Amino acid sequence: MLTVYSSDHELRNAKTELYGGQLVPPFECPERVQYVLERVIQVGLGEVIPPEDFSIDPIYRIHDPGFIEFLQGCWAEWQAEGFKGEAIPTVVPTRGMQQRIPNHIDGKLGYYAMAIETSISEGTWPAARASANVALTAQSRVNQSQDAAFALCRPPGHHAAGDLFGGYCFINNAAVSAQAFIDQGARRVAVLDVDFHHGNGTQSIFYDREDVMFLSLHGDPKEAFPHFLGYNDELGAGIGEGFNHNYPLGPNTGYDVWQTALEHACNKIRNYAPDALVISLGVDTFEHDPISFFKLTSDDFKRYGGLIAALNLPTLFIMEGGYAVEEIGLNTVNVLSGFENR
Ligand code: OKP
Ligand code: ZN
Repeated sequence: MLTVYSSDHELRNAKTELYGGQLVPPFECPERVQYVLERVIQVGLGEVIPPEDFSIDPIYRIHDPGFIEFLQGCWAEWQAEGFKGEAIPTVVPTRGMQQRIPNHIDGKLGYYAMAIETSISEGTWPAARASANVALTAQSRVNQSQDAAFALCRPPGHHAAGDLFGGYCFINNAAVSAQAFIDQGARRVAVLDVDFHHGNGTQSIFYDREDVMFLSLHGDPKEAFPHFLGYNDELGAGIGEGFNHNYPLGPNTGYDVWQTALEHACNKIRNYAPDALVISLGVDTFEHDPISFFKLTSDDFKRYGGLIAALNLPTLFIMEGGYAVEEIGLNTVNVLSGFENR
């Protein structure tokens, strides 16, 4: 399988994440993808290529121009205020408040945030832009070959909505790629999100559409981030009704229960008969993940790769989460080699 990778992910190297009331080194760190890349090479998964440069247009197909302008300018505006730390929102436009975009960077940060653990640091924008180019390059290969490819994206994307960042995400790489398939002639695309966390951004982007089905297996939002979306009664809206499927699962969910949910999701995808499949591939379902509560073993990743392959669709894998840093490579590549039946 082809892998697309850019070293520009290193530009996203924030020093701080707000966690448990402290500013800690981010879980979403550059080492994550080094381990994945090493494993890709070690097992001989296939060719590794750098991304092509795409214009901003495919990103604007999903994201609001004001939001993109904010991401581009945030670090400079924050610096201009003379603040000492990294850019973190402090006030958010919650119940009963105005949804107007303020001028001050403090206000803009809150307006465009869906969660406030994620600092915006120097280099965040170019890294996010490179991550989207990685996804789009892999997408174009899948579109041309009708085969599978792996976009080794970092930073991840599935929590980013049209005009929201957070949960370590800035540009929604899976959504940008799904839209690219549609724009290149696909009639229907399915996005299957197997990251531990609900893909709230992807869901909200496609919630009122019938041409992109979104399915997600994740920690029950009553117990897990992002807490405010991902319930099983969220089925889509308008003509999109019936094209959104959530599988919230409780603490300590092991592979048997998880696989049953995956099989349900795969049946929905079969009936939908999409032209392409996008997998939001997070491996934070792993038993030793430091911020998640499922109990998948390294072998389980290989098994479910085979179930995804059985759908027999052109498949684009997009890297999302996974924070048990040293095992991320093994677990991610197990999915991909399970898919290739090796
Ligand atoms: C990003 B991705 C847990 C706090 C969770 C944010 C998690 C973002 C996950 N106590 N903080 O979906 O892997
Ligand atoms: Zn996750």
